[in-house]
Amino acid sequence: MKSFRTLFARDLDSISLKSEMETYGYVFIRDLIPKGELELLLSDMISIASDEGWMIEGSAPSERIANPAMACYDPEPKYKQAANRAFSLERLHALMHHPVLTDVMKRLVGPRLLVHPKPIARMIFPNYAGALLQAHQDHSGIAGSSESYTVWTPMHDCLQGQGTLEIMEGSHLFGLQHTEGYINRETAQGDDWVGGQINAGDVAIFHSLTVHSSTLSTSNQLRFSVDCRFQSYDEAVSPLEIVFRNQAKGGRNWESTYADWKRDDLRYYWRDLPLRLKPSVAELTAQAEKADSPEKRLRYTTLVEMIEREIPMLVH
Ligand SMILES: O=C(O)CCC(=O)C(=O)O
Repeated sequence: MKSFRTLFARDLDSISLKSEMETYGYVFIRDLIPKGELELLLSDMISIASDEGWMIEGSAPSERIANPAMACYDPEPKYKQAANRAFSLERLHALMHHPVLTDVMKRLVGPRLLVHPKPIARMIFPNYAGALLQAHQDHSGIAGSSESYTVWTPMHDCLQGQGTLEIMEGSHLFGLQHTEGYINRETAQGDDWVGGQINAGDVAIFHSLTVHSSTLSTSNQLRFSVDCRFQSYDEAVSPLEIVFRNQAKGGRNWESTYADWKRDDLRYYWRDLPLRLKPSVAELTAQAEKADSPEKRLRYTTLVEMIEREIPMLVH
C-alpha cells in the first residue's frame, strides 16, 4: 500500500494545509503533539481497560497485552461501560483543546473554531473483527455541515497492521458515496488507499467526506486512540454532536461527565458560541408534530427537550 503523504510539524509554516486538504482529503502530520502530553491520558485509558479485566493477568499494564476472552466493542454493554468512563476523562477533552491542535485546525477552518465536545477514546482489541470500522465517511454519522474534519491520533506508536487507519486519497471529492452499511472498497471513488505506521504524537486529519477505514490488528496488544471532530462554528452542526439523545434513559449527560473536572474552560464552552443547528429547533419541532410514527415523534420531542435544556440560548 502507498504510504501516507507525510508532513512534519516542524515544516508546517511553509505548507498550505488548506490546499493539501483540498487536493488529498487529508493531512498526515508527524510529531505534532508533544509525546509527554499523551502519557497521562494513555495511563488513564490503560487503567480503565485493566479494571475491566481486558489485560492478561500478570502482564504489565503498560504492555497492553489483551485478554482475548474479554474482547468486545460498541454497542456491547461491557464496552459501553468502559467507553463511558473514558469519555469522562478530563485529559481526553483537554487534549482536543491543546493549542498545537487548535492552531492547526484554525488554519484549516478559520478562527471561529468549534471543537466538537464529544471526542471518542477507543480501546480496540486485536484480532477482533467486531471492532473493525470498515470503509466509511464520517459525514454519514456526524451530519451537520460536510465542512467538518476528524482528527485521529494514537496514544502510543502503532505499526502498520496493528490497528491503524487507512485513507482513500481524493475520495472527498465525490460527495456521499454509496453504502451498504459500509462503503465497498472495490467500488469506492477516489485515488489510492494510503496507510502506514502512526506514532504517538502523529495526527491524521481528514475531511468528513474522505473514505477511510481502520485495520485489523494482528498483534496481541490493545490499541488506544482518540478521534474528535472540528469545524467552523459558522457552519451548521448536528444537535446530536452536542446533546445526548439517550440522556433521558440514563445515558451519558454533561453534568456527570463534568462532575470531577478541574478546568472550567473545558466545560460547556459550546454554549457561548453562536451555533447554527442542522436540523434546526424549528425543523425538529415540526418533525415532533408530524413524523409518521409515534416512536419517531417521541424521538424528535425528546431531542427538542434536550436542546432546550442544554443549549437554551439556541431556542427562540
Ligand atoms: O479508530 C478506529 O478504529 C476508526 C476510527 C474512525 O473511523 C474515525 O475516527 O472515523
